[in-house]
Amino acid sequence: MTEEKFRRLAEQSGIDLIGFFSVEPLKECLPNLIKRHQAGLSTGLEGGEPEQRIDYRRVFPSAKTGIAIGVSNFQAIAAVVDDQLRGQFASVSWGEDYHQVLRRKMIELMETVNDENQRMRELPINYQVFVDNSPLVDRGSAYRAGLGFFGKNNCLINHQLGSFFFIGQILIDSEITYTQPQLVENGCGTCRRCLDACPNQALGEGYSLDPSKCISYLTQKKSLSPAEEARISIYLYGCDLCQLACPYNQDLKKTPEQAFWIDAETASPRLLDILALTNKSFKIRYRQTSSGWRGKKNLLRNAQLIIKNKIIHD
Ligand code: B12
Ligand code: SF4
Ligand code: SF4
Repeated sequence: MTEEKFRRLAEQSGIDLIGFFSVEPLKECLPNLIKRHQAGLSTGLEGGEPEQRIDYRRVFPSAKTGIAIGVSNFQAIAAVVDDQLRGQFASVSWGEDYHQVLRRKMIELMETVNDENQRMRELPINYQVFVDNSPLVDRGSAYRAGLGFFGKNNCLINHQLGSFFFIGQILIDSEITYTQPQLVENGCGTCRRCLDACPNQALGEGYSLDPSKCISYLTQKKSLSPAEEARISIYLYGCDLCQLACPYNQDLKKTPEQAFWIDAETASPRLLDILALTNKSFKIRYRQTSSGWRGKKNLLRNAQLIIKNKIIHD
């Protein structure tokens, strides 16, 4: 199986970006991971200690080659203008849960690859797919595979897709001959729009992020201090502000992946409708989205905080 064939089959599975990488430990990311961890700025969502996270063979002992994929989730959705009190779902939770969508695409890719292998009388490739569900460092692998650069907003930025894309990884037990990926040079320069756009100054110098100030994290965190409660802003889940400010995210094309398409009402629902959700209606509306995993309690709490903060500010 050649790199070209992988690329062609990936395109057929609706994968926008694909790159290959060596599964030697991800040492280039270790200093950043240790720095953040030692500063007490881990969230608990990282899934392991820095040294464990850079070791591909710890999660798939027979790994010989790594494949990083990117799938765009960009949509420009106009704000709903009416007299209702509304909250905002960030793009990470629009449409079907990205964990499912990317998993499906990666499995489809590997099944077609193995079908071709069988036709050529070659042995099947054993593999494992990952998307935000292991200690592996998704942005680090995608960087190594040449899919983008680390922006000051912490996101991996690609010259075609900006930062609005999800990352998946496939570890396979075969050696593939591929052209050494060209690492993408940092393109932030003197820009600091994301740092200025963050309402809570969660982003700092040196690509740092303080989760206790990050709305995206706070909407997911189970219990909040009074200071954290005041930082929720208008978000019901996630936050897009530092991405929306980025020059690399202007004039992007809408994602062709229909599983992510949603309408304006769904992206910014009426808070009264959120507060009226029953267990059953929550399951029907949100269980298949990536915001569903934190449960109804968090969602209702966030809706209440948006209302409370609005009353305080008005
Ligand atoms: C924990 C986590 C969060 C936390 C902490 C975020 C953070 N910035 O660390 C919270 C809940 C806040 C969060 C929010 C979001 N997340 Co998140 N999150 C993760 C998770 C599970 C781990 C991230 C992590 O390890 N952080 C620790 C830091 C130190 O590592 P890092 O972010 O990878 O940063 C690297 C750079 O700093 C790098 N670095 C910096 N400079 C340099 C220079 C060189 C030369 C090198 C080599 C490295 C380097 O070193 C680090 C290691 O690679 C990953 C999935 C995964 N398993 O990887 C998703 C992931 C990072 N999240 C993702 C997304 C989409 C988001 C949100 C946009 C969702 C939203 N709309 O709300 C926001 C963005 C917030 C932000 N500005 O980062 C995507 C990123 C897509 C992309 N294009 O970048 C990921 C990869 C999930 C996925 N599989 O698609 N997330
Ligand atoms: S996701 Fe929102 S709160 Fe978090 S760093 Fe970006 S702008 Fe700030
Ligand atoms: S807004 Fe500017 S500084 Fe921030 S990630 Fe984008 S280019 Fe880099």
